[in-house]
Amino acid sequence: MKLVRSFNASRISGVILAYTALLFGALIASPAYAEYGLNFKTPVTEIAHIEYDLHMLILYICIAIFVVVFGVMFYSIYAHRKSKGSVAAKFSHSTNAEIIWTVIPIIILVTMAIPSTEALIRMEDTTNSDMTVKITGYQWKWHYDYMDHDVEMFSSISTPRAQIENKQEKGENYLLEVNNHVVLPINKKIRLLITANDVIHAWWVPELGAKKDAIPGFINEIWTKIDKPGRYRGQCAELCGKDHGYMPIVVDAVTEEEFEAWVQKQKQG
Ligand SMILES: [Cu+2]
Repeated sequence: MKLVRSFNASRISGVILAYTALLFGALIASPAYAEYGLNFKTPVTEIAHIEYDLHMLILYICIAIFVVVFGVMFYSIYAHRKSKGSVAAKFSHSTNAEIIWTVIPIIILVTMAIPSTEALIRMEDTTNSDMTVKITGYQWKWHYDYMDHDVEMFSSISTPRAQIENKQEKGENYLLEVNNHVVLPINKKIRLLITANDVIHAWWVPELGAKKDAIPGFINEIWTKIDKPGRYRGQCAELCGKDHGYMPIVVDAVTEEEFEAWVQKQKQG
């Protein structure tokens, strides 16, 4: 009887281990992993880098906690099983245990809080910006006002209706394309003032690490300084009505000269 029981216990833990390994293997090896990735998009701003590193740090801490807690748990279940003759302890209070399980989480939380607070302070610091763009959310489009350049425009989705209604094959940037791109210069600290005209929206471009609620009657601010020229796509990130999924954002990060040329073109237009 004893033999049968211990055989079952080790077989069950073996099966659990095998399934876990399979699951991770499938996730990493699957084409979905290569195509979409499991992690954040490659950061292209200082804030996005800070967010990425913070995310990884917290993730590693969580993995370590997971391994330690489940390690101790599974070891205890296995090593002190009834079939081996283990008898439960009878004590009901342990000051040492209480101190340990209070102090260790405090240390872990403080370790997480320090870099998080530093990141928040850095994100909130919009001083000494080179230019300001005011972004206003509408149902269901965005308005951009380049306050230092006297340029403003609306930016609406440009995905053809036929693609949305499945009458045409969907394009590469389905639901992530707009008529007027937000052109921003690289290596400039850009202050973004974010508000809304009707309901709450949120301006979100993952690669810039920029996300902020757009609230009617309030002006929220964030800043961005893009390192790399490129095209970065985002979306409204606050459920704002029936066309919430149809108000994407496209940022074109260009050199300063290209930006100036764009501004001149906009003024003429
Ligand atoms: Cu919205």
